[in-house]
Amino acid sequence: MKLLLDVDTGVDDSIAILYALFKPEIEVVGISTVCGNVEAWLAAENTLKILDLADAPDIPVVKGAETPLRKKWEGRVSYIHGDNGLGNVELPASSRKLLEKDVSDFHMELAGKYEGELVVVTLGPMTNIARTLEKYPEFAGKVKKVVSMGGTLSMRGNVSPVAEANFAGDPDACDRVFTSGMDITIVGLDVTMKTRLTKEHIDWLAENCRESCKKAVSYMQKALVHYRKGNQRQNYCVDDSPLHDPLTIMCALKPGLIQTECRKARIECGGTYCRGMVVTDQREHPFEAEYIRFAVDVHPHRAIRELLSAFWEEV
Ligand SMILES: [Ca+2]
Repeated sequence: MKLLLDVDTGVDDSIAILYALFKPEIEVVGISTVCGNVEAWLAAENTLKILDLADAPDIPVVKGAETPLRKKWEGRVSYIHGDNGLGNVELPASSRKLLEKDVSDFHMELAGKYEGELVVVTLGPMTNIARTLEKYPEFAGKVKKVVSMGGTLSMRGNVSPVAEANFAGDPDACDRVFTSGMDITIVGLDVTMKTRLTKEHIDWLAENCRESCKKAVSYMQKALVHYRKGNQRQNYCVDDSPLHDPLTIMCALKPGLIQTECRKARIECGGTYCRGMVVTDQREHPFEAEYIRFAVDVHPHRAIRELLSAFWEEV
């Protein structure tokens, strides 16, 4: 799978990136960063450090949007991701360099090079993808599929009663992507909240992972301490945390981990209480929208096993 990742590298993004890097079936062909959990520049720095942890090859990383399309960025989410986005784990500065390129040019080049093959996975607000569609409408026709972490259909929201952080972070961008006609799968809170990584899981993995993954797993073990604390406050988690971004990448590779339902959907871009909410229309004569595939259920144990196996099974 040729994978273009768009990330706002916080703790769960970093675990998702590591999964992708250690999974032999996935080739990460490019990474772009966006403001969300942290600024896009910090997400880019964090991403380079994570590439180092995995001794990854030279994967191009481009810094993208520092502000959402219309609304203001609301600042770092320190209580979940730490002040530095990596659960306050201090990793050595990377000697890797960012690729200096306009993010939309970068996306379009990859879509051209891997036309019909490129899988786009977004793990933050969709600002960069929306901008790319704005600059290059033909991008939509070149991408194989998009798999995105965000939103919720029937689970409570996590930044408002009805909205999830990535979609609420840039609802206008999300709505632009939803109306693009691309093949889109949404992995939202309905399933990510049911897929919980426990302290026991990660401690077990630290004991049992492959030698080549030791640095990465030791980082995850430390970063998850802060992440679990944040999730205790946000989601009533005790000694575990949901797997938002890692589950999303896993579903891009293994769609059988989730059950999905296609619905016509748009994103609420205004409103006092509902901004960023997913609005699906199941009426006989629905509003103008494209069909979007939503994950509605998950096999959590299989998903956890899939995540752990990337670091543990011999390859
Ligand atoms: Ca993220």
